[in-house]
Amino acid sequence: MSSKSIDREAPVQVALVIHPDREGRASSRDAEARLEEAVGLAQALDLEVREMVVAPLRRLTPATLFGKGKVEEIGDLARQTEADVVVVDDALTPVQQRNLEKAWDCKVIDRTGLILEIFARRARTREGRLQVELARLTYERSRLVRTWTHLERQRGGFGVMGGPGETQIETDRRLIAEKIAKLKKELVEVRRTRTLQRSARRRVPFPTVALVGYTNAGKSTLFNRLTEAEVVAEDMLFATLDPTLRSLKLPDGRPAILSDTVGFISDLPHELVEAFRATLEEVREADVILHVRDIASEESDAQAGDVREVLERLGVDMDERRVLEVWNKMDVLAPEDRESVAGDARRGHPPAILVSAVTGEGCEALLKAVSSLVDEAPPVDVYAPAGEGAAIAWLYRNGRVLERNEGKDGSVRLAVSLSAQALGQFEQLFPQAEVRAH
Ligand SMILES: Nc1nc2c(ncn2[C@@H]2O[C@H](COP(=O)(O)OP(=O)(O)OP(=O)(O)O)[C@@H](O)[C@H]2O)c(=O)[nH]1
Ligand SMILES: [Mg+2]
Repeated sequence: MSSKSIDREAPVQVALVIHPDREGRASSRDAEARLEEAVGLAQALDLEVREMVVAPLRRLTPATLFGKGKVEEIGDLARQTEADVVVVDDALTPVQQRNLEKAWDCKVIDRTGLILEIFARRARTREGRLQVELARLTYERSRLVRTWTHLERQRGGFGVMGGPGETQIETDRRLIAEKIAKLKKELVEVRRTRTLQRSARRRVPFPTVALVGYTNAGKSTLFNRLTEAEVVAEDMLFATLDPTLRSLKLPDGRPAILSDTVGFISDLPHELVEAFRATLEEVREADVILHVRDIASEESDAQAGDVREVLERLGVDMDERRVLEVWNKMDVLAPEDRESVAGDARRGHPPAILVSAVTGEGCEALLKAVSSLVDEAPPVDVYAPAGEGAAIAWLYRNGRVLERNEGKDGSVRLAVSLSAQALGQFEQLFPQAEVRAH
């Protein structure tokens, strides 16, 4: 940090971004695209990226990740660019991080550290902040453990207890464990409130639709377009962190609830996935998942693969009757590419919907497709004995009644089309009514 700055705002830090290109890494992306993404992450932290390089890694050097020559080369570059921080777009062990900081005489941050830092800055709600803090501590704890085993190995396994390093680390571990326990307790409390809110919402039998996708794919822009809301949408990685909910009108006039969620990224630190598991319950429980993709990006396929992977890790059911791909940013496609992209979209299972959240093109077709997905439950026959007027009234309010027959004894038989949730709810509320397939 520059001491010359008298600004009250944090002074801009100059960064050098390095993407180590591990040979043979099982990845479908090219190194340049990964470097660019890392630069985007650094910029999301307001770092001024003055230089960026792909550094080929042929052999791993355990102490410093890079070989001696590369370490010096990067050190020179860091000096030339007057970098305050070098971003290494890979996972560094604490020892590597420390050694590199010494060699380069500046701060070093790795990919996980960078993403955790961005999340820490973006979290707005209390739950979001607690989750990020928990992820950060879990990450720190895992690093302490590693450092500790490393030290033990250094001491040659003499088994002498209480070396100075070890005591410090033991203390740190205990403190972190205590903080983690406290955070978890607070989170339980916050979540209890949110679960109550969610079950209140569940009482309204509207279908729920969740937006998921790679960061910067255009989820918030689409959310705003569909709900006429004003959620922050920015050309910045991880603009959205806390989930947002709004109601939405389907073309047939039925309301639905749309949720915008945190974006995903390749190699998302698993501590974060764990921490966000609860927030992403909105996704797990949604009736329809819209997987928003930036179809104009060269990395679109690789990004989609990453998103599916995270969703699977979260245990989200990716049933094709529930997940629709939304190919966004069609306005950016060159006119001559549109036809072939549209063809690819049609061949999907189910077909992908091509849209532009910015121009609104395709959004109507998207809503129709959503509507047909939540409409699939076939109609049922409901038999209500006499005196069950409340059940009948409920069905008229929450479903579409197709037929009505009244028995002489005052009983009523209705053929009614209901969403799956509404049906579940009806059966809970009115166990005395009889429901059969139509
Ligand atoms: N040209 C074009 N740009 C778009 C479109 N949709 C979104 N964008 C731009 O893409 C950038 C990212 O949009 P967001 O809506 O913030 O993306 P997001 O998926 O919510 O991103 P995170 O919250 O970071 O995960 C913004 O600069 C948008 O203006 C589109 O259809 N066409
Ligand atoms: Mg967003």
